[in-house]
Amino acid sequence: MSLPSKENFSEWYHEVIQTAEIMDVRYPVKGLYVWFPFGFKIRQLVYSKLREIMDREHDEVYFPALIPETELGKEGEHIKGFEDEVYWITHGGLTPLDVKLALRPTSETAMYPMFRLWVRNHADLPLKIYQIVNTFRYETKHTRPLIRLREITSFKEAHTVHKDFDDAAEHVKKAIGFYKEFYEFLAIPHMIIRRPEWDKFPGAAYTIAFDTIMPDGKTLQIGTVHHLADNFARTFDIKYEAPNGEHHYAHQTCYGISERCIAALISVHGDDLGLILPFEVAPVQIVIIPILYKGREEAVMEACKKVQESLSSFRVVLDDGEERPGAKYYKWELRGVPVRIEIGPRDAEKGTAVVSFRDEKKKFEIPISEINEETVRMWAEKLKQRLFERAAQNMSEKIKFARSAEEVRMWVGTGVAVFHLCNNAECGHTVEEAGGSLLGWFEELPEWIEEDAEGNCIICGGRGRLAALAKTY
Ligand code: 5CA
Repeated sequence: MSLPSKENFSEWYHEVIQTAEIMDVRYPVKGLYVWFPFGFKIRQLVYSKLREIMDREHDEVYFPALIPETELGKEGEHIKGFEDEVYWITHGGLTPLDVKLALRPTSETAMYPMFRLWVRNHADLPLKIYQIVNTFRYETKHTRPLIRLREITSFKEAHTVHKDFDDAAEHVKKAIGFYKEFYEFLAIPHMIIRRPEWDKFPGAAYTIAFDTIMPDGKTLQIGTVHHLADNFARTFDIKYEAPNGEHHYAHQTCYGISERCIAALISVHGDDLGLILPFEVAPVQIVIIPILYKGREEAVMEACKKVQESLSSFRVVLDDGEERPGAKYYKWELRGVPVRIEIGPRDAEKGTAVVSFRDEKKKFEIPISEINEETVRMWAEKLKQRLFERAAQNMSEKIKFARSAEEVRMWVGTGVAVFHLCNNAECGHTVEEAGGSLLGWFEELPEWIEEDAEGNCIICGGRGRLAALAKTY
């Protein structure tokens, strides 16, 4: 059975998730899905990179999944932002609980009462921790596997505490750097955008988001970095003693990434045949397919095994199953295997193999003696470059510079409208009447967007900076 064309992105996505065995969508609770073993391997490979990046500067921790109502409700803005989305535990068995317990929608209110105990002195700062856990949000918008979940299974949340606003602001920049590195590793082009006031994280001073553009022109928020100022510190009484003996409220940041990073990986790179995975995160990196003819199997198998042995530092499958080669190609293409090596009787005789890459139609011949770790690493690097360039090209085609609100209205739905916009909230709301959401102002411009950073506001004509508006997931 073949996939729907990627032109019908929504159907394609739903099918590829199931048939490539990423998630089983048949679990009987809305917004909850099951990781298949193959999907979970991708998750593990992607998240081990995220962990590696986090571990450089943060300590990993684990906080409980249950938060007492008394803590969750403390920070006014925060609870206002989340109250519609919280799952509550009201009973232990048949006994009503004295204090209701929330299933964490995110962990500020689980962590910060403890931070109050952990932070005493300036020497305790900065404090930088992270955890990778499940969180629960009763989402009312259309739920979708990996994209909009009611149980987010792979929520990487980092939380930091600093001595003052500027120190925290410096750290926000660093966190943006961590996420840039992560998404570059996945070859996923993205936009770094400062959200408007009305769309920042509940309780934050400001929010900077990573958005990528999906094949249908809608954007997906694939990570956020929040400066919390001392908002939570005042609520949870997180204070430290400065060297001069004075006591100050701390300033905080938090930033998160969920399995949406895997949704983006699948959607941005995949094609009509299925997944296309960068080499580092492919559960199977290389497939070797023997082309077997009766009576000449032995030489072919011997050559295949020789290649397999020389590549033992990679995740290699030698597919010597009964299926026809065509069926094997199809199966491994669906799963996004980056490198395919075929060897037939004539190749075996000559000591050569036929190599092809998942993202290209062409095949080439290479002496078996030249297939080694170094060659493969070079192939992997080039593959990643091609994936990034192709994705950036696709995204730049979805971007249109608009000179009037009417032009914004015409383009939204097809892609992302960019234009200059001043800081006035009224102008922001006016441009949103064109449809879609104002993502906010570019914090930095990706190289695949060539517009000027500054210009006249599309609404009032005053001084503006480049902003973006789109339909969002
Ligand atoms: N405490 C902060 C930082 S960890 C926080 O919760 N921020 S958040 O609400 O913006 O979530 C972080 C990221 O998780 C978002 O940028 C988005 O990419 C992802 N996310 C949010 N809600 C969902 C959801 N329902 N399903 C999947 N991913 C989600």
